[in-house]
Amino acid sequence: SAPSAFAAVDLGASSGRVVVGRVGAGTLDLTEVHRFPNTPVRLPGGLHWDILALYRGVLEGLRGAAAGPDPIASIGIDTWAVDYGLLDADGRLLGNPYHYRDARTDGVAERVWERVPAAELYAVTGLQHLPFNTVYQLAAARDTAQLAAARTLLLVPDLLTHWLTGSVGAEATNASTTGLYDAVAGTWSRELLDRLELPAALLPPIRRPGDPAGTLLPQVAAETGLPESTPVTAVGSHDTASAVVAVPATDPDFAYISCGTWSLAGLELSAPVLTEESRAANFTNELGVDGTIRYLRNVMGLWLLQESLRTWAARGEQHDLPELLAAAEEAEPFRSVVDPDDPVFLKPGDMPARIADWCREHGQPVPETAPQVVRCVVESLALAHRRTIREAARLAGRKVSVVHVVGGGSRNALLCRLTADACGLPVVAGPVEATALGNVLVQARAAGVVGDLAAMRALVAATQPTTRHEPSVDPATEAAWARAEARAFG
Ligand code: LFR
Repeated sequence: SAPSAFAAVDLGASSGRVVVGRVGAGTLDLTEVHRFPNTPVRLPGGLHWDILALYRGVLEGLRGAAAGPDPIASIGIDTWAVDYGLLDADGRLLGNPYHYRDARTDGVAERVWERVPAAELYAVTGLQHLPFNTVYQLAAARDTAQLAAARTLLLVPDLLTHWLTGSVGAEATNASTTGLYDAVAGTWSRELLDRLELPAALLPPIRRPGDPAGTLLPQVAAETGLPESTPVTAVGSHDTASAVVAVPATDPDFAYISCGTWSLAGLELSAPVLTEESRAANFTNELGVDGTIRYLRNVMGLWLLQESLRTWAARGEQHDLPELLAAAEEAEPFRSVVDPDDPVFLKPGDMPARIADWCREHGQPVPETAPQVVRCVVESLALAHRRTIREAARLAGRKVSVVHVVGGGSRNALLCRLTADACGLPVVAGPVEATALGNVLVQARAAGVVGDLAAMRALVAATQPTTRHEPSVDPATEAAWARAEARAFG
């Protein structure tokens, strides 16, 4: 039978895209129909997502999908995690959703832990501590007029789904990133909500990847040219959950790094690891598709490079990324390395200056040139990948024999090669558009076009190009990375 076509809406921290994926026996291909920038806006009250611009991009993309050659069998939406919009009693959006890098959560976690100690939060949610987890954002909003007026909280993909269909729900993989989701029971944690005095009624019913999420509202159908009967299907609406679906692993002993603005590095498990050791190492047990656990840690990722480029551009220094990476390749190895996960790097700002400060404070040579900064960032990320994957394997009692790098970072050959050397393992790089592929595949599975997770991965492996980076065989390599690791994480 002919392949079926599915539209995937995938919003990342720096850009959004709408792609059409065609899936059939032995077929999986993507066509990008629309790509648009995601530019946050700073208001006097804080840093926000421009949600209406994003929604306009979604509509424009769907219009492009409707105009294409294939009838669209369904639509799926994924975005970054954690952030949300609030609806009032009339179902209207209350203000612009905050950006997770906004400063209003500074110092809030400590207040939350006075009510519910961090160890108790972890025992219920299995979630790594990130200062911007939804639970802390809500605590920061505690006495605001906005929260008082709110009746429904919708995570960003669920908000966009609501505007397309009118349906109200919370997709489970993304719900698992809020800090309010019981990882074992698979529901909102009534106990945590009560103890934190957060209104449980704000949180909509959970839906799972593959569940129907409504059909298009008449005005959406009119505006996009898609039939009103077009269904929206819940996918792994947390982008990382969708990316992990499309890891083209054929060996069961695989680790993955979903590498974009963040590097999400870890393992797929069948059950959460909720030990105190795991909490102390700040590993998360986020929910994956089909009840799998994404056992991983957030590594600061290409954000460090993106913010450096932005800083230089604002100063009128234009750099061509491929040229810069080529120069970084030639730069002196291990001149300076930083802990990329130091919270000083989290907020938007002058990243080269922060890296210089970090190096100065830790007795390392300050990177002077742009290629030196880039070398430092890429090597530091490779180090963080090494440390994170080794710790995940140890804490989960698992062996790792290959590392899959998916997402935009899989195109960065220097980062992939250094990650292979740092981990002492082969790196299989690609696909770049893993998130959109995972989004499409879960829709296709709901439509009965593809089988289970293993079958989806086999289809990705058979159809999408990848590049293999073998680790260095020089016996001095491991010692060099171990020394660098001590300097960065000391
Ligand atoms: C990646 C991601 C991460 C999440 C971060 C913030 O795009 O979704 O998984 O921790 O963004 O939401």
